[in-house]
Amino acid sequence: MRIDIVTIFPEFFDVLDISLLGKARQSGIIELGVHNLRDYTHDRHRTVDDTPYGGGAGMVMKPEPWGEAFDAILEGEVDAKTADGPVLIFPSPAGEQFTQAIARELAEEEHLVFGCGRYEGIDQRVFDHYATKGRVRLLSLGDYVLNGGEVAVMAMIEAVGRLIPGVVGNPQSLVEESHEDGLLEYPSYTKPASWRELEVPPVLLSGNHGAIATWRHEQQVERTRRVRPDLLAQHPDEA
Ligand code: JFH
Repeated sequence: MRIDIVTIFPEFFDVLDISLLGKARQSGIIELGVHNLRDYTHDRHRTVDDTPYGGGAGMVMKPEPWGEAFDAILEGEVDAKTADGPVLIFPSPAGEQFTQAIARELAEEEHLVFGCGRYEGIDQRVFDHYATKGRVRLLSLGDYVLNGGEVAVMAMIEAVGRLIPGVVGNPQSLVEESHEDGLLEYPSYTKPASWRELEVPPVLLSGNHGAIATWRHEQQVERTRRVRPDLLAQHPDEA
């Protein structure tokens, strides 16, 4: 998979070299390009923002640098609304919610291009223009407001990257997740069996794998009912 990122803070993504994706990059599973939006400006001050038409607080990102940056990155790769070709992703508080299901979809793609906005966001015409050329997705990490797209892109890359074969060290953990049943996970324990007078639940020491599976499932349902009843409602078996 190739991943390109356009941002006014390219150094922000230096950490990808040391995260779990570092190895995937060295082995060529993931190719990463980080691009400074200001390199696609032409004025002395490398201006990327301006005041909003219609008034209001804050600044809006100008469309022209985005157009030049994306045209350079896409270089003929994007033409007509094909099912293949790159996916252009813009984190936005106004986007659809980024979920594990979307992470799974994106993990199948050849090329992801992320645009990180700042200020009050990007001129709407950037999304409208590229939506006529390819697949554009506005994605929200959740219902809270960040200062820009960078942290959201980092989270999305981590969620997508670990689903790409060869990126995660332990494929069994992904196999277990694929049984992913829309419930929260069960609590995990390791040695020692007793710690500060807290005991590991005895069933986990029993060696009875059927009883362990039943207990874990009950824990999942109970936990989900307590902290995420919205998930249980979507779950016909347990509702
Ligand atoms: C981003 C920012 C918009 C104005 C709510 C009402 C008015 C500040 C680019 C994603 C998630 C983001 C996110 C993603 C990209 C950008 C800051 C945008 C407004 C806010 C204020 C700039 C934020 N899930 N949260 N935040 N900003 N809006």
